[in-house]
Amino acid sequence: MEKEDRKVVEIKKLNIKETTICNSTAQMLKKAERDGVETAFHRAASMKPCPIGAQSACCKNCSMGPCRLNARDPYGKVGVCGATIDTIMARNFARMVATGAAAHTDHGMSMLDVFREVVNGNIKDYTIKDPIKLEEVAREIGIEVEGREVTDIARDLYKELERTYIQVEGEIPFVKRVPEKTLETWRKHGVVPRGAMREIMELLHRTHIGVDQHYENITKQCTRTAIADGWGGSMVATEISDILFGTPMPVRGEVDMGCLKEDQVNVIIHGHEPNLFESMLDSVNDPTLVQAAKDTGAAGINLVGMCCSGSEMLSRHGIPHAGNFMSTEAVLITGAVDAMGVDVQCIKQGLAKVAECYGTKLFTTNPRCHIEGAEHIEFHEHVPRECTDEIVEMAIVRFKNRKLPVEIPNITTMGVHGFSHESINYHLGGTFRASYTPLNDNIINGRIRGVAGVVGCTSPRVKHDWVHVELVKELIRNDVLVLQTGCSQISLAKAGFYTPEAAYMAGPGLREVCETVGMPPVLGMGACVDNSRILIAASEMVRAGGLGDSIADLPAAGAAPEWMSEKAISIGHYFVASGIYTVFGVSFPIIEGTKFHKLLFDGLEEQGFGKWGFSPDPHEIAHMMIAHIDKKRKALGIDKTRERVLMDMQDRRELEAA
Ligand code: NFS
Repeated sequence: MEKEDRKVVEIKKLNIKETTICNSTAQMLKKAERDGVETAFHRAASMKPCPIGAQSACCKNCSMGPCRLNARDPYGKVGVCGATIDTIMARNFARMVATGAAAHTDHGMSMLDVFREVVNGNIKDYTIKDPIKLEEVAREIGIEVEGREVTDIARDLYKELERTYIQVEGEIPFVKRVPEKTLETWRKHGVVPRGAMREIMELLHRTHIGVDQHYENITKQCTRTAIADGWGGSMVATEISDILFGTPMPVRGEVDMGCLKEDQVNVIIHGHEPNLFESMLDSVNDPTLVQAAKDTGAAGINLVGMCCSGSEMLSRHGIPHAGNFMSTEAVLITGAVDAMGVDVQCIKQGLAKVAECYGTKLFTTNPRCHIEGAEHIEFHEHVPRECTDEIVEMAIVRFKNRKLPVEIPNITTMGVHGFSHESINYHLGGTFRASYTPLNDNIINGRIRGVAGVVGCTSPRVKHDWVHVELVKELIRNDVLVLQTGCSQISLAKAGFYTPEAAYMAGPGLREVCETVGMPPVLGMGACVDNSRILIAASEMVRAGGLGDSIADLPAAGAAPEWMSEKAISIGHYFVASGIYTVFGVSFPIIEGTKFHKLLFDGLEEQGFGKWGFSPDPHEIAHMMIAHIDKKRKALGIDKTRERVLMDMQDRRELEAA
């Protein structure tokens, strides 16, 4: 800490072993306590969640309240306006879906703005890097591509995709990718989205005092809005990023805090939009800036990612990744970060204080996200280098003036990332042409029991990274192929699951497939918006045949075992809406046994959607997902092809002891 402004803060000490399994984060938390620096882990330990709010039994939608209902006797009273517990919980849930969907769709719309400006020639720093993907996406949504110029196709694609956000009536373009039977269910229930702006606006309208006061009707609009996220805003964000910056293909990349280099100028980019990061990549490779860094005695400039844009850059370019959401303060405690540039989403306000303690320059760059105490250098895609060059220049100055000792955990793990839906198609594909048929065949013959998406945040309310790792371990040892994004991908990458050799931890069937193809048993697909890749992969599995007619028929399940953000709720709900059983960990904002609970956890499945599940225990989550996968295998009549029995920890121990 800077001696002159050091106020020695009494920090309540954490039980670090119970706080995280990430050794780098643990080492930095110990240092934080020595330095008198507080982190989100410390604040979580000293501030228990409000028990009424945690169960969503509180309504503050008007000033007659806030009204607090009794979670132990949920039907014992109603709010001042008469709102029942089901209305209150459904409205609170709806606001989480609306906010989460707004975050993803606003991100997607920004990407589309950039795309338009690139196509019109007004942005020169980016180009269409993947014209093949451009054509594929355009063709899929009904745009004529044969014999046309790339720019003409791109213009039409822009116009068509803009409907994802602004159209007042009609269905969003990417519903053309949805398997017919899934779409039929959506149409039957009236949940095919119009534009995301309209759906989010209507959902928020309905949660106002005195509007929608039937939990079933509110949930219906939640479903429509969440679909507008997954199959709309998020999917546009992914596809446009691929078109502009390249579709990920498997690439080696290093994770963990050891990616920082003591003798280099370290720049971290943390956030969600790839534009800032892509331009920063140009800046750190600019010979003038590299020379400027060397002139101060640095060996070079080291660019490292964190959180979702970090995962996206890891997947696309193999850029090193320092850690997930719960490590963003911890990484600053190394003292080695010369500048951290952030854009939007999952950026803790607490970063400003920690950055100040260690003399790190923290820069906000997006007009949507300013932080008191951080310097704002706005990023404009028309002149992106003005921002990124300045951040690098400031980082060089900070490197020159580093005063405090640097302590970088000497830990890195190498892995293979970048499994887009296209690369899965190719790697698991047929002999002569890419296809999902071999994947389906391996599911049908029982080598692969099913597919799971394990995604989402990390949270200080649970042992950091542990829930993700335990859950995935259990799934793969039971032959479930795991697809990942975001923070969860980084948890597993740090734990060494991203090498083809990690197949030894898988059950015999999955192991055989992984060893034949040379792939890890967990496949990283990028950022949280790239959960849309999982939706596309699921649709392709339905199309390849043999596993039913709708996504709900697939032997598949999803989980966000350490979730914390509203985006996670929107993601969870679009997975459920798409037909997938989705289990959340940590806690769930609902009271068990209420009508709203029954609807989310059962009723939706009866209507042809997926359903929600909850457990704080990773092993229980795994077995809930596996039981669901087995139920689907049975319904498909492929349960007999699997002779292998369910392996639990006990069986495994016995095997190992034998
Ligand atoms: Ni997604 Fe959670 Fe944030 Fe990314 Fe990480 S916290 S919902 S995984 S960085 S969005």
